[in-house]
Amino acid sequence: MAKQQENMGMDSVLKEKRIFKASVQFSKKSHVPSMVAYDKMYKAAEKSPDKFWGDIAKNFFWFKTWKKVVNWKNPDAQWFIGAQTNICYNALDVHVGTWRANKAAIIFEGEHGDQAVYTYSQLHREVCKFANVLKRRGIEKGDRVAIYMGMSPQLMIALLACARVGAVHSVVFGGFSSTALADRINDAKAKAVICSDGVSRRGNVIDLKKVVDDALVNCPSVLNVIVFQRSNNAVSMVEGRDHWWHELAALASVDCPAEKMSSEDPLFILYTSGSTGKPKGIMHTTGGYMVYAGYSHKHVFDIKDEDVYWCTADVGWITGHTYVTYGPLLNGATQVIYEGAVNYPDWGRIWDIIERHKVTILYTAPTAIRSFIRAGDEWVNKHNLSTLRLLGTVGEPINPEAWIWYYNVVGKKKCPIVDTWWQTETGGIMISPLPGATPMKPGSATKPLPGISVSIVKKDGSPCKANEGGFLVITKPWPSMLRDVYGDRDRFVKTYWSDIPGAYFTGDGARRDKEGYVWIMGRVDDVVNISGHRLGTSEIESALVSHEAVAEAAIASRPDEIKGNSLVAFVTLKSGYHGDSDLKHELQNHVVKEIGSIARPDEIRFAEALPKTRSGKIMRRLLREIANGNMNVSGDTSTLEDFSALEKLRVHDDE
Ligand code: 6R9
Repeated sequence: MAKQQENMGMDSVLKEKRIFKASVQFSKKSHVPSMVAYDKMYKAAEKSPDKFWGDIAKNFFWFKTWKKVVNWKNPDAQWFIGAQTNICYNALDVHVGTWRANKAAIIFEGEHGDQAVYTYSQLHREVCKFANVLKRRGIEKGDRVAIYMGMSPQLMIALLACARVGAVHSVVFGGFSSTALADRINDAKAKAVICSDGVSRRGNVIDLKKVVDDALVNCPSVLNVIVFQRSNNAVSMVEGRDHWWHELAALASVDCPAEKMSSEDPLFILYTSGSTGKPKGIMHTTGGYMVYAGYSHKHVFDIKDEDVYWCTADVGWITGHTYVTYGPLLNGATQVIYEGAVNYPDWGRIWDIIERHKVTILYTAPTAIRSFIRAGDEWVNKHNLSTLRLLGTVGEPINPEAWIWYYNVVGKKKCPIVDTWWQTETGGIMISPLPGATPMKPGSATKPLPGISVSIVKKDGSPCKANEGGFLVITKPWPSMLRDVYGDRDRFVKTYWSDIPGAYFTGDGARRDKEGYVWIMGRVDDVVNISGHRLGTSEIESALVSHEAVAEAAIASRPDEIKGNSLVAFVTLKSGYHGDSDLKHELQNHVVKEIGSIARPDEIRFAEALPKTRSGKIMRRLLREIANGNMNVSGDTSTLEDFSALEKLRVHDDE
């Protein structure tokens, strides 16, 4: 359980006593203006969940209403049973029928500074055209479509068009390698790929189409590739398979009725890392995900029509699904979409965007905040950030000092911070302050949203005492819960529903203080969090072992000031290979090729043997201690097979 405690700055978190509150003016105008209002909502949801969620769902458009709100037989849930809707219709058509037709939905800025604005009615037209393109290419309800693009309005249009025709989108983050892309395409048996020619990243064009071409050598299910021209880099087009987006869209009608989807029809698959090597295709369905995306976005971000909201996450991650693509549009919000790196061409870029577009709500990751702290306050102070009224963080625990900096330097002590805890699997934010109501404690995600029941328990499911660390579980169903691991029901049951009796197991450790505030302590499984991105240690180990020189590999993490954690790879070599710095670089590049640059090990250590238990399991706890520079390895080493293996690893031999 204590596995990653040392990574989380637990000392400072345990001592944290400061409490911050939103101003009276902020609270008064917010959707949930006080703790009394929060408690009332929370209790109402607890008392009659069907009424609570049913009333929220009534704010959405349904072709056909539900017969029952929820059916729950652990681990299977169905929400809004018998109902029909379409999330794209709710994100666009409902607004186009109102004054919001000409409201800006997306303010886009490219890395080179080019800009474009899409109103709700323009976005609707583009989505309808592209939905017709998909249909013409033979995409039908239920087909899987892989999407591999840089941040752009077209990326959102691609998702929304899939939803409109009932196709299941599977977005693969543009930083993943061709091997990782091919694995995901094959797992979902995607029929088509939507990509862009390239994307700008720190002034360079990344050739996305080339990655797709390399991947498709091994993907027999893909019949069509639709390429959006963004960067004008040279690409090769395969006759009959590859088509230009703009050429097909030019021929398409702007009239495309939204498909009537059953509430439980799949909406998307998003792959995420787990404890074993193969990424899991987390599957979300239509009605429940829609209701929860809209509900949570409205309440956590206190969204209003006059807001300019900016979530810096890439659509390749769950945050970009729920809080870039769906949540803001369901609520008719105006949002900024930015193509590139937030620190390019310099550390002022993020603040410059906020100033020029008059951003009122900023949602970003602790890793970004920590890197801005290091760059210096002067970059922030050069800009007028007076429009900001609310700040948010996601992806990893935020250390209290980074929280305070964000609060003082960026928010000028007037913006509440919502520290939002959730996962790809939960579909939406589970634990977070409601900004007008919840007093904030730096480093704590505070309390569950109304409708969400969490608990901190021991292995046998019995509840922990106040301040006692344990496993974070969710004890009641919620609308946006994952429904399956795509094509692997056993893994779904085993990973989430088997460890703790009767509850959904999150994989995180946490404690709850006397006032009921939740403090997340980090992952307790073989998942590491690097810059807010989830990676499975075994995925990286498999990548290393696929190199001809490697006999065995084990990954451990250690705290990193900016990235949260960094990766240390312990590697044993096959005979005939010599562990020198060339091979280190080669292995680092090999992992980048197999998975992508986010998985690149920061350090490679060659070893003669890895410490193993008598039953042959690598003792990761020991490796973690060694990676953390802990020479006096503590705890029980009695099952260790060969103590000399450990002795050798302690000496860090840098050739
Ligand atoms: C949304 C997202 C999920 C894991 C999760 C936890 C960590 C996310 C956090 C947080 C502490 C927060 N995590 N938000 N830890 N405080 N506010 O990040 O989804 O990529 O699936 O990662 O991220 O460990 O279990 P995902």
